Amino acid sequence: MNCHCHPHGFAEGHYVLPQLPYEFEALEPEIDAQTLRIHYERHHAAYVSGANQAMEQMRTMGKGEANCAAAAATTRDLAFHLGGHILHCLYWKSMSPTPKSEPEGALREAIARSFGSLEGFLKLFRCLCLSIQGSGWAVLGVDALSCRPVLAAMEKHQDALSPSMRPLLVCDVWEHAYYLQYQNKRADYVDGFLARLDWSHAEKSFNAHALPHE
Ligand code: MN3
Repeated sequence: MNCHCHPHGFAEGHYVLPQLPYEFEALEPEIDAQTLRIHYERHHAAYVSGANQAMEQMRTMGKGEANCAAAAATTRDLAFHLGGHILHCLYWKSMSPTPKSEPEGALREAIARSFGSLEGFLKLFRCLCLSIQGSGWAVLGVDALSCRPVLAAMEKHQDALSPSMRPLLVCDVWEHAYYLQYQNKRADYVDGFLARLDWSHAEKSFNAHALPHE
């Protein structure tokens, strides 16, 4: 299966840290360079190596004696780290120094059908960002069954996610995404994120995956 969504997050049989689409300071003042650098070089990188490790463990376990508890733990590790890797790949693409601040065409129309209007979507998305308890993500995705845009408040990197959902656009509300710069003021960070919100990738991904079924 081709993975169109994250072409730079996988190479030569391993998950890899994708190239950031901009410089560390490019999203200032909304996201400062230090926060972005640590988030990318340490947090995202740790999910990449965790996902590779879990895959490696799975292969090793497949060759040995069955150990159900270890297998279950490894699948949980994989879901957590691979979820983290995929979501961070998308997070970097959900922001831009020169954002396309509104979607056009098919995605815009589909968002209006799902949420009433673009403004309705943004209101709900912001609410999700603020209401997630602890660590998680607000996600705009496409339900593969209906090809409709749907919203999810994901806990950690993998919980509360519909199996049919392909994420299009995400906001990371783990404290590591904002605490250095905004401390406990998550709403200020979310407003900064929304000021940098870029629809280009979400639009491309929606057009590539949802349109043929419309
Ligand atoms: Mn993060």
